[in-house]
Amino acid sequence: MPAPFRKILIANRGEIAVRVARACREAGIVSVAVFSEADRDSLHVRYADEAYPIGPAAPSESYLNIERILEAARRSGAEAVHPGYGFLSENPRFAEACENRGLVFVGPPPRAMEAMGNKVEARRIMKAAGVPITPGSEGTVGGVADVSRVASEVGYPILIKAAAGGGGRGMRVVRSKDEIESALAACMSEAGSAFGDPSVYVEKYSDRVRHIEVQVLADARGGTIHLGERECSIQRRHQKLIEESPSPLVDSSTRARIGAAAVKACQAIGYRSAGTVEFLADGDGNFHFMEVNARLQVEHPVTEMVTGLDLVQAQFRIAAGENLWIRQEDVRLQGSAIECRIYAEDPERGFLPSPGRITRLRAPGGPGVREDSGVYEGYVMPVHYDALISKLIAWAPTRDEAIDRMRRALDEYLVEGIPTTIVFHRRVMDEPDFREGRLHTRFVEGMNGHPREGAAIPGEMEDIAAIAVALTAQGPPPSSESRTAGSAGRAGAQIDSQWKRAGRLRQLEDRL
Ligand code: MV4
Repeated sequence: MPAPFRKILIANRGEIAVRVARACREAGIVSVAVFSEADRDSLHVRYADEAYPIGPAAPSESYLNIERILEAARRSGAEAVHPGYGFLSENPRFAEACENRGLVFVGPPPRAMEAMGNKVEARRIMKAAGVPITPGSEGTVGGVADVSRVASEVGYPILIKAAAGGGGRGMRVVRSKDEIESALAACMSEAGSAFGDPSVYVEKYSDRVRHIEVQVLADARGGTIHLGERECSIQRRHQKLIEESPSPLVDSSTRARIGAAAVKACQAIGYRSAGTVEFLADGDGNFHFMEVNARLQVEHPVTEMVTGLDLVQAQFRIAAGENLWIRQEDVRLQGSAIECRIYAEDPERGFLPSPGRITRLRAPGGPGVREDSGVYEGYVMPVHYDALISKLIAWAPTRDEAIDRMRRALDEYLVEGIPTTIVFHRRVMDEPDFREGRLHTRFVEGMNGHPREGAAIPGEMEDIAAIAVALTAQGPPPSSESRTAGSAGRAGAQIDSQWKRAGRLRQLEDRL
């Protein structure tokens, strides 16, 4: 197969820029990185074939600066631009600017992005297309009387949401009539300052919902397929922490219905490229449209693991004008995949961001394990950007085995120098509710609220501490440097036991 492009500029940084550069390498496409002053030593710059500076560390001066990125594209002679996620990825003016300069934007058409940017407009389009939407107002709401009328139709509690919002920003729960006035004022003023548009609308609020999203691929001719769902309910303050596919709570008939709804949603807006349709689901097979994510998402690898498809390569081929080469009936979901997002954040301090130097790093590997990383040993995480270090993905034939495998991989994962969310993920993998698939969007709160599974019962602390001391006295776990090629045989056996000890030690640390 000829390469769809000769050269692609990646308008992003970190792990996703590395991910896209890898796809370029496999497809025989020259990759061009761009980097800010804070990213001179970043992994994506080292990985790509070429790299161009685009300005100071502040995102507005570099990764959000359309002119500087397009200037780098011109100088490099790139034919196409991949935006990654975040930054300019869902900015229709950026997509348009690329096309005006004769560059192919590897993503959806600007008009599809625009249509989904306004949530009221999105609801209108989806309702007309027959995609189920949450009960609520027809359009924007003007005042207290308006809100009160909708509330009496759908019943309390309700949610006032910013029309220009999304991703959970600019929302207010209202539980009774006397709360409307202040919530409405607060929501409108917040929407005005955050999004430059104070319009708001109303939806019925449901507690304990699940976040289910459907991955789609669409070509320029309107050919559209779905690649099953991802369950993204384990999140904290609208930051996803764990995603999986398939959802343990979606059966095959619900999958067919939600998949068909996602395809319909994309066709209604003339979507092209890889995209995601987000739904809120209850436990009874009901789901309602929330929003369209008009980009490749952070969690795309879990879909890749269960479908065997490469979504970035698919984006390239679609952007080059190819029609879909897979039919819906050829999409097979195999096994189960889980992704843990490893952030430079301290779960013991309310997930406080903790950038700094990674002094030691050993990434997990072995069967069914994938790590999409943006860092290396010795790397200093910049303070200016997202704290995502890497994504750890485990695949196995069944969900149970995928959890076991993820637990094993998390035990192998060694990051020193900065606190990370690895300890948090180990705890989630050990939660009976997670194992049983009892997932909802308030799962993490519940974990913090209750005593941790296996945590301190009187006297146990001392026992654990004593065992930990005894284990440590046998010597520290091996460093990656000490495990040289010649260390098989007798030394190999010793290493095995050290590894077991390292795993046990870490479990004890978690419980302390
Ligand atoms: C809701 C909701 C309950 N009812 N809408 C947050 C993200 C944005 N896409 C929509 N969000 C929600 N909308 C109604 N009518 C609850 C949430 C919500 C949520 C959704 C998905 C994942 C995590 C969440 C956490 C809190 C609230």
